[in-house]
Amino acid sequence: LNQKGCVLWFTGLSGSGKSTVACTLEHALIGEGKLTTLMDGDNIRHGLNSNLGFSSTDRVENIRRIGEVSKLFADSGIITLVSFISPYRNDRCKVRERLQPGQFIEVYMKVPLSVCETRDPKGLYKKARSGQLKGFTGIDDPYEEPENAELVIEAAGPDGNLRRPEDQAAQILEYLKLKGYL
Ligand code: GGZ
Repeated sequence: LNQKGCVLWFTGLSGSGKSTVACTLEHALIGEGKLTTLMDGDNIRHGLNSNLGFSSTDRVENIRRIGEVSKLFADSGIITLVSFISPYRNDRCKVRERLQPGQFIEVYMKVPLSVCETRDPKGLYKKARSGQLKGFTGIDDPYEEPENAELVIEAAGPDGNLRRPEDQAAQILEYLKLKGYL
């Protein structure tokens, strides 16, 4: 395989567009002939991590396992896209330390809570505000912003709407080109 692996670690609030952009990026990378994989809640929380919930201990274990699997993929030369809230800074730092220098690319989907909450695609913020859902990230569980993310995607435009996923993905593709992954 004539390809260098890495982990593109998307982090951000629920409703910040992580999975949409990761999916758009995945298609673009496949179009470039790159071997790529995408881990997100849909394929991990229903399978590998189906025994974990959203308590802080479970979130820590969720991210630890995802980190270990992403390392296996990246070491095999695969461009590995990872899309989880991953709210705790310490957990993301630990994954970074497990990977080779430069192999971990933190992608912060920077969207104000107010924008995520207005979008509320699954009605979860509403449930969290009304107390029906406890320990929701951004409401009554913390989201710790990255301090040294390789990429900060300002996903919300001046009008408060999210920018086109293709435009957000293009910013990431530029970085991958710059670093010799493409
Ligand atoms: C945050 C929750 C919660 C709580 C269920 N807090 O918008 P979504 O629905 O699809 O994304 C959220 C997803 C978060 O799972 P992660 O594995 O990414 O979280 S973590 O990295 O913190 O382990 C949301 C839904 O699951 N969800 N309960 N309490 N998000």
